[in-house]
Amino acid sequence: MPHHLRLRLPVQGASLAVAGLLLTGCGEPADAKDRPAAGASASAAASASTSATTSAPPLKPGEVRVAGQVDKPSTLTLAELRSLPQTSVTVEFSSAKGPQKQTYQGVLLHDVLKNAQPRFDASKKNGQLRGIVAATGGGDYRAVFAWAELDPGFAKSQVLLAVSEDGTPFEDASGPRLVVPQDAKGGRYVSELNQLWVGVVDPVVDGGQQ
Ligand SMILES: Nc1nc2c(c(=O)[nH]1)N[C@H]1C(S)=C(S)[C@@H](COP(=O)(O)O)O[C@H]1N2
Ligand SMILES: [Mo]
Repeated sequence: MPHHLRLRLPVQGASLAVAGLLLTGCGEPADAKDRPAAGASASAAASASTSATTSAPPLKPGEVRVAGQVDKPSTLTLAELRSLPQTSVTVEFSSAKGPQKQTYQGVLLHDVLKNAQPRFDASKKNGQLRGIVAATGGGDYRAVFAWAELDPGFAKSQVLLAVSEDGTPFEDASGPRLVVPQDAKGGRYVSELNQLWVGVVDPVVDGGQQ
């Protein structure tokens, strides 16, 4: 089944207008010293949980929420992704319906995630290498990436949030598709993408060296 025809679970509910997308403010992640200590974050989160105004509105079909351990969570539409600088890539991958070769156009995933300002620890050597990204698509399909797989400073391939396939734009209500040129199999080409969760792997095993 073509990804744009794949059924997705309906997303219910009205959505509030999304606050301005500061996609031009592609700054470095905030310095760790500028953030509250763990205790302060915990108490802020506890008090925030009592306030309905801080919970995000339900996603509308086609919207992508970028959230997690980031300073600037946001919600993006396909139209907004189309208005950003575009990259094109031709890829080959295997799938249940055989080998596929497609040309995708879209936005570098790294650009979108950087704008969310992941809370990497600048005091740690290569703090961003502790980052992970969980990408969720239609049907709660999900695949996880290490930050280094998406960061052009490390990866040799360009992971895209694609807005079109072989020149055909994805329908607004279906959302973008992840394109992962380095993958031989299509499993991480998440379709109808709706969530990008950024995490920082801080804990060590019990008793591990710091
Ligand atoms: N949302 C979503 N994306 C998905 C899948 C899925 O089941 N749901 N299957 C993956 C797998 S296993 C493959 S091989 C490719 C198939 O791509 P196609 O749907 O364009 O044929 O989509 C990937 N993306
Ligand atoms: Mo697959």
